[in-house]
Amino acid sequence: MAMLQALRLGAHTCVKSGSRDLATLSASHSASVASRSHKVAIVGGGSAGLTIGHQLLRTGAFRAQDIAIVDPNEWHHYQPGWTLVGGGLKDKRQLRARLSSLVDPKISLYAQGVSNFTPEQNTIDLINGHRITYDQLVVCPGIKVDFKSIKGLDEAVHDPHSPVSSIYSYDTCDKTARNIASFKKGKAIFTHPAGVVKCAGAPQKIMWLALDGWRRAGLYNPGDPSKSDTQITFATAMPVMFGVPKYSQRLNELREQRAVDGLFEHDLVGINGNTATLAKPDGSLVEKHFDLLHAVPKMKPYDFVKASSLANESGFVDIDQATLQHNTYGNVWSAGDASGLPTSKTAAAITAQAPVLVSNLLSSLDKRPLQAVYNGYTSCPLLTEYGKVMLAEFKYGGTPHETFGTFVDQGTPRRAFYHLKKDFFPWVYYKFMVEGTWAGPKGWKR
Ligand code: UQ1
Repeated sequence: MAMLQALRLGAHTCVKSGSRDLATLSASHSASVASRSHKVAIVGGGSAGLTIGHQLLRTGAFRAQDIAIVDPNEWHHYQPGWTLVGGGLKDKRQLRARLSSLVDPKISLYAQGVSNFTPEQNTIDLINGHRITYDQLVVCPGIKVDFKSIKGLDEAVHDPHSPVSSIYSYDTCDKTARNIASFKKGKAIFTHPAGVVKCAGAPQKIMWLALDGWRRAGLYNPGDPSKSDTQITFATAMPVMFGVPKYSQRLNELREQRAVDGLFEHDLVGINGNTATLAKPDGSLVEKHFDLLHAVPKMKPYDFVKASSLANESGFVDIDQATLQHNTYGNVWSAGDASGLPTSKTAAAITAQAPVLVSNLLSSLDKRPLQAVYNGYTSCPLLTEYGKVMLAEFKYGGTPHETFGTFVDQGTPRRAFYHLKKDFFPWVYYKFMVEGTWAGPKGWKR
């Protein structure tokens, strides 16, 4: 019930509340030389780092400055909102807050990048040469979105006049909205890259919004594309629309109903003017002309994680998929996009990972057995048109794990889920989640 009340509230208050204190810089954050030893050092002040840091603080087990967050970024972004920016539904500046304004003054904030992990000595080295010592380490710096991974992409997305854009960065997500709005006819291609993708539904969410906008403007006829001068293609490196069969099947039905051409196992590798080059699994290359291209870069672990002894063979942090404890170093933990957890990388996943990590880290400090278990929960609110969302929620193995599943079929796009995605999640994120009091489908926590 409390959740329903907040849903109503959230629809009005929106993410604005997240921008409180935007200009507030707390001097007490700046970690002094004397305090470079911490009970818990958290690498990364993104969704995982902030949520875990504040949940740890709220347990009451830590004193001021026992916990430190290390992150060189000035701004924290609500990245799930960038699809909404690309769809013209949000202003990107309303989705960000100064990182320092989000960190409790009882947590030390080092505005520095990490150069090196030395888990054998319980230390991390920072880019500025300083060394931090810890009892427990939480590694959650996220994943690198590599615009240089596709030839010509970096130049094209940053050229304000090119028809190429991407919702996968703060700098370029609003260009997507402009390109979609100014598109009048021709071939539009939306791509999904090979490899790991954070928020794996976003590459097609933006396509569904664009399609709906063009349909409403009379520029696209989903019933009979030959009646309009616009064709839409989804070019994905994957063999299917989505990694979970239940939702993939529904999305493929939508694709067919809406006459979107599906180029499966086609991986965008190069852009030259208005030509996209796509690679097939047999190594052959296909060239396609486009008048609008929405491209998603390839993503990879950060080098300082990959090069460390904390990484698995893929370069992500090598942790137990149930307890989130490192497989080699018992005082190292990870969550979020940098972790090697075999589940889809989303902010929703953090709502389930954070309480497990916090509980097990405390048990470990008290020399008790680790009892909390992460089941792989993650979610992807798939915008399928303006006003409708298919709320995909699943766990390890791609098994649906739906919060509202006993009442409704979450494979059917619904208006209520749209308001969760557009209004409620951005609001609850900044107001509660990063402060450590939101546990996703489990609701509010103390
Ligand atoms: C969620 O809690 C959350 O965080 C605020 C999201 O935003 C990124 C989500 O997309 C989802 C699905 C959740 C999960 C919560 C419910 C109530 C399904």
